[in-house]
Order: sequence, then structure tokens, then C-alpha cells
Amino acid sequence: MTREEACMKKDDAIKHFPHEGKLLGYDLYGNGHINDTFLLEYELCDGNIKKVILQRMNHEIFKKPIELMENILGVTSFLKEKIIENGGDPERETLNVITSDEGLPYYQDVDGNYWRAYRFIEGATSFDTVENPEDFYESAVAFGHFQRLLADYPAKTLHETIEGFHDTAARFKRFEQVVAEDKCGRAAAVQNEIQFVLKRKEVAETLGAMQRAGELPLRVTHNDTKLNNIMLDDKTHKAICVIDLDTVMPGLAINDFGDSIRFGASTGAEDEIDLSKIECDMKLFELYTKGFIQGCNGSLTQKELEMLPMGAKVMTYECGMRFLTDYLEGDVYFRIHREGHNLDRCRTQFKLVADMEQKWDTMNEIVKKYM
Ligand code: ADP
Ligand code: GN1
Ligand code: MG
Repeated sequence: MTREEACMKKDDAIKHFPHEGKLLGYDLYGNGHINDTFLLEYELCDGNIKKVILQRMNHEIFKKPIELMENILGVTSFLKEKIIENGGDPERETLNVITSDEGLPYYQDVDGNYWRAYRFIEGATSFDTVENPEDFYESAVAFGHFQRLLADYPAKTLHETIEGFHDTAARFKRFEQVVAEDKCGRAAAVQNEIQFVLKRKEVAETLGAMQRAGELPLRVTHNDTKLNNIMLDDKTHKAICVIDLDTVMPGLAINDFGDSIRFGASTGAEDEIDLSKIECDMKLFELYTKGFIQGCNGSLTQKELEMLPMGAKVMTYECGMRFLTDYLEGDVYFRIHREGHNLDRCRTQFKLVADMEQKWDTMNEIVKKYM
């Protein structure tokens, strides 16, 4: 379904989530690549405005939205208890699901679309780029802390919302198939990018092998730790809430670290066309390393700490490969806003991987400082 179609369907969905006040308006919201997000604004009788986030879950990607919402309810109610124990504010420090008029955590429309609503987290912002290095540090502490809070979550109760989400080796195999099929006839013009992936097969296989050998533990992780999946308080600039919990599943801690580096430590946007603007900023890498290790508060093993740079490289490589796969398949997964958008995105990721390869010793030295 296109975003335009989602816009047309949302009026029906809105009616199925009970609310106070009068609906003033709605707008598409945020820069996520997957779900269709709307901001709804209601005027209360005292004149105050109450906001709600409405999302159409992308069920082409999240094939079992009901199981997905079970995960989210499980994780958010678990976090809520911990937040209250720690004297925090459960209204702002985790997502709050709004129940539908049928008493469910979602609404399914006649066309089979699944919708959900969250209370809007007031007085906080999610950023698409690091405007202030201190914010990046705060996001690192929060993502590390998030993982530690979930350390004793019953992982077995979590559904796998996307199978093999960070199974980089499986994604590599699929990439080879997509290149061989070349169903849009786009492969010939992007041979450099294809070769970049193929030459690094061992990067795709490293972490899965270590996990199977018991060298890296499976933990409950977020799996999509980009900067715009965290809300920072407008006044204190502390990271108050980790959002976008669709991919919370058993995974590797170093992948959560790595995905944040790939997005936030880059000196340019994920879809920057001028590649001379893209590198992995070692100052930001250091700040994030320091914050993440602090947030994990001693829970990472020696091996995990040693492998943090590899987490950054693998996540960046995997994401570039996913963008390129999608480009070759005709842009069916990530939402695009211009022709060649996924190709532009893949190029920034590969530029970052190449830059990390150059800076490998520095990255390892930085991590050692905080071990
Ligand atoms: P996607 O999976 O498409 O990335 P997200 O769940 O990350 O969707 O939501 C997209 C954006 O909407 C976020 O980056 C954030 O800015 C905003 N957002 C999502 N949930 C909330 C919320 N509860 N309160 C305030 N803003 C939110
Ligand atoms: C997607 O949903 P969003 O925009 O936060 C994607 C991530 C990618 C990211 C790249 C479920 O994240 O895995 O790393 O785009 N999420 C899913 O920007 O595939
Ligand atoms: Mg998001």
C-alpha cells in the first residue's frame, strides 16, 4: 500500500481509537522508512491540545502484526514496572499503547490493514542527525540502559517479528539470488556496488559464526537503534524514551551498538548524494562508545566489548546491502522519495564501511580505552 492510500484509509482508523476532545487535524509524521505514521491533534474542553500517534503497521514487512503488538505490550509493561521502581515517569519513558474500541491493542480495517495508536510523548524530539554531540552520547546511554533493563525479560515469549532480521549471512545469500535474477535490469549499472558486497563475504559471516560458537550471547535487543528511534527531552536533552519497538527480539548487543554508529556517527545523511561529505566521525564514535558501555553498566562480556567495532562495520555493511537489494528488486521494502533513493542510501553505507576499514586501528584503540 502506498502512503497516499494509507492517508485515505486513516479516517476510518481514527474513529476506532477512543479519544477525548475534538479532532483538529492530522498530518503525516516522522521520517521512518517502514510504517505510515500520523500525528493527530485533539482540542480538549479546557482548550488544551492532546496529541496521539496513529500508525499503519506495514504488514507486508511485519507479517504478523498481532504477534508484534503482543511483543510491544509485553515489553512496554515490563519496562513500565522497572521505570516506576526507579522513580521514573512511565507516561514519558516508554511507549503507551491506546486500546481500540474493541478493547484490542490494534484495529484491523476492512482491507486488512492493521493500525495502532500511541500516546504522544510530549516535550521531546527525535533527531535525524546529530545536532549536538552531547545528544548522541545521551542516546548511547539510553540504548545501553534499554538493553540492560531488558536483560531479565523472558526472551522465549518474544515472537520473531521479522525472520532472520540481522542474519547477515542469510541476507548475503539472498543478495546473491537477487543479483542473479536482476528482475529490474538494474545490476549492470551498479557493478561497483555489487562487487563491494561480494568481496566482503567474510564480514557477512563473522557474527553469526561467533554467536553459534557461543562467543557472543543472544540478548533481548532493540535491533533498530538509529537516532530517530529515541526521544530526547526538549529541556534537559536527556534521552527519555526508546521508541520503534517493532524489532525488539533476541539479538546481539554489538548490533545495537553498530546500528547507532552507522546512522549517528556518519558526518552526513543516510541518503547524502555527495559522498565526499560522508565519513565515520571518530569523535562521535568515541562518545557513543563511552555512553553505550556506561548504559550497559557492566553487562557486556569482554568479547562483546572487543567486537564493538565489528558490530559497527557489520551493521553498516548489512544495511548498505539491504538498500542495494531493494534497489535491485525495484524498491519494494524501504519507502523511497526519489528515483535511485535506495542506491544513494547504499552508497553512503559503503563509503562508511570503507572509511571504517581505514580507521580500524583507531576504532579498536578507542574501544580499549573504555573496556
Ligand atoms: P518507523 O518504523 O516507520 O520508523 P516509528 O515508530 O519510528 O516508525 O515512528 C516514526 C516517528 O514518529 C519517530 O521517529 C518519532 O519522531 C515519531 N513518534 C513515534 N512514536 C511517537 C510517540 N509515542 N510520541 C512522539 N513521537 C513519536
Ligand atoms: C528501517 O523503521 P525505521 O525507519 O526506523 C529499518 C531498519 C534500517 C533503517 C535504515 C523494520 O528503520 O532495519 O536499519 O530503516 N527497519 C526495518 O534507515 O526494516
Ligand atoms: Mg523509526
